[in-house]
Amino acid sequence: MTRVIHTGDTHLGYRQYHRPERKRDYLDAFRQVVDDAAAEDVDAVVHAGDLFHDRRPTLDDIMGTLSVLRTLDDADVPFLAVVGNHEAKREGQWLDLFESLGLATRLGPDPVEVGATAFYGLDFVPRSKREGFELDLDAHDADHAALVTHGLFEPFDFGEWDPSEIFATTDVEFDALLLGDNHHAETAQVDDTWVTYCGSTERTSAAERDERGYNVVEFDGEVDVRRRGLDTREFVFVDLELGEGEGVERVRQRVGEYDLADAVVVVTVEGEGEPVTPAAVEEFALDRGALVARVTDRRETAEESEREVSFADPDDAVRERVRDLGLSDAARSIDETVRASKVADSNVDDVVQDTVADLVADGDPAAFESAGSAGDDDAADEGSDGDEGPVDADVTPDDGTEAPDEDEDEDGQATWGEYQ
Ligand SMILES: [Mn+2]
Repeated sequence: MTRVIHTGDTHLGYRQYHRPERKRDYLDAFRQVVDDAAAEDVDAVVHAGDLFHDRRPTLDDIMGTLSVLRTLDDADVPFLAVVGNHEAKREGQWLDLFESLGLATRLGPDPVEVGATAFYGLDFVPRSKREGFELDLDAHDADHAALVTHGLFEPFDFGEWDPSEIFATTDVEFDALLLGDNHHAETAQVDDTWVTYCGSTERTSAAERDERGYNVVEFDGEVDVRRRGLDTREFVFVDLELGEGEGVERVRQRVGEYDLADAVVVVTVEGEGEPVTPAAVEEFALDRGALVARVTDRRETAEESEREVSFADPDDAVRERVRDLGLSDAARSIDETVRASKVADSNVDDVVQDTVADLVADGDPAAFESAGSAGDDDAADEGSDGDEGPVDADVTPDDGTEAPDEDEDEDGQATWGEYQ
């Protein structure tokens, strides 16, 4: 029997809302997970990536992390982990540092056996490297096997990679796929393998409304996945639909119904009524002890917008506009990196530099030639009804050249990347 805590997406070092308190919250949540692991004497803590929010954590972040990992080490609970997209450095990884100190094991193609289970690891694989991807794993002779990795997998929301494609490339049969990247905890079965996201340990965006937590995974003939909650910073979500004639007073009244002490207050206003100045509501919440208050008046944005924007997917409107620009391959690739891809903010400069250097090395000047404008008429015909998915592949620019195939880059990821 093997019992492990499966956690991930701890995003240590993230100073959400520019508040030092929030940075401490991420470390506190990680500490809770580790304290639970030590108290319950689990066989290991498995971390599925994004230990850090970006690849340049401060010395303070590293010291805090070391202190938490030492607690685990003192309790003789191994820390097994893979590298996520947020923290990935080009060469050595932070995880290697912790491994060199004896505080972590970086999972990879060699099985790490804990009790009756062999754990394998796969760091985040960028989209460009998924075609023809194969797992090359050493065999194991344990009763169970699990693969730990980081990325957006089917059958879950935002899934862009089918786990069975990965399973098909190896003889190792996995009892479980322990995942990070999607911050929403969820479990499903794919080809007789349990596939599970543990979720983030603290909210990294206001879209993460559910209680935060981690998984306890037991391998004992069968696989058993259970959720455990974490005591995280209070988030107060107030969604208001204003009626005619209602305005800021109504918003204040509703917000005032909650205990706001030390909370992050997220107010969303829709419906009819008068305009609501966010500052007026934010000040009201802060006066009542809120740590942070954010107000979004969706009606205001809708009125100011000249374009027809579907709020189900504003990215469609951005994609449409970018397509109209008639950018070269190189420029579109840079746009993808800066705006839409899962490259963490702090890594964008290096990735852009690498991308351009690669294109120059390829020596194909066409990559830098403008694709020509797709033209206003074409663009207008495309519409932006929000559920077309990839809309670019069939656009032919005015100059008659064939539009480059963009399937690989267009998958509705634009805003998701910012909070994963
Ligand atoms: Mn993440």
